[in-house]
Amino acid sequence: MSPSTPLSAHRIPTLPESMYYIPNFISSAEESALLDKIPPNRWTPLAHRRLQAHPTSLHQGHTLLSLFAQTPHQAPNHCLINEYLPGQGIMPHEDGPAYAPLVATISLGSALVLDVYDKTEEGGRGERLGRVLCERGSLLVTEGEAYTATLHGIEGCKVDGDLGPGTVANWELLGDPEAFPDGKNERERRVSLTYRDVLRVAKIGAGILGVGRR
Ligand SMILES: O=C(O)CCC(=O)C(=O)O
Repeated sequence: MSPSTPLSAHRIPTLPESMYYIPNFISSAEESALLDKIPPNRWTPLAHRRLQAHPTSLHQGHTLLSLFAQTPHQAPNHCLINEYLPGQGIMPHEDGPAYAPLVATISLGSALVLDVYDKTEEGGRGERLGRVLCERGSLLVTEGEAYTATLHGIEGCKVDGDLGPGTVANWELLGDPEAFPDGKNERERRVSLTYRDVLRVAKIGAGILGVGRR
């Protein structure tokens, strides 16, 4: 996201207000540096992925800070790291009221498809509203109604298929749509960094993942 490009230029058009997709948010050198910084011994294994959580603080002027300008702490204070091997995913869920309704997700290592679902009145999964193809190095921002009124999940498959302008909500926003010949994405190890503003924090530590585009 260059400083001259407004976030609105990155809005995913067919999804509820608002999800924004920014390709090439970080360079491949920054991607490698971030992957190297993740402590190898802090993973919590889950059935279909593993994760670790860190407090985070970003230096003044960091691009991500402007996204959080209206949240209570005016900055993300938490970074959840998820790792997905090919075939792994995450059940449809919402991120809920423990956080300010804004999440910024950086994808590392591999592309994959994130599915966005309507939320039923009971809070369950409704119809699928769209598919978001998250390329490596991209940033996905979810806020507002997209945060409060939808669920998101990742199918546990090894190949994302049927990728194209009619089936991927952010196709026109992709950095390199030609990287998906035959409409397929063979998944590799993907790590996501999700930055959030936790509303009630007991103590905020220094954090390790305050990097990314400045
Ligand atoms: O890995 C992702 O992009 C999604 C992660 C997620 O849904 C979560 O951490 O709640």
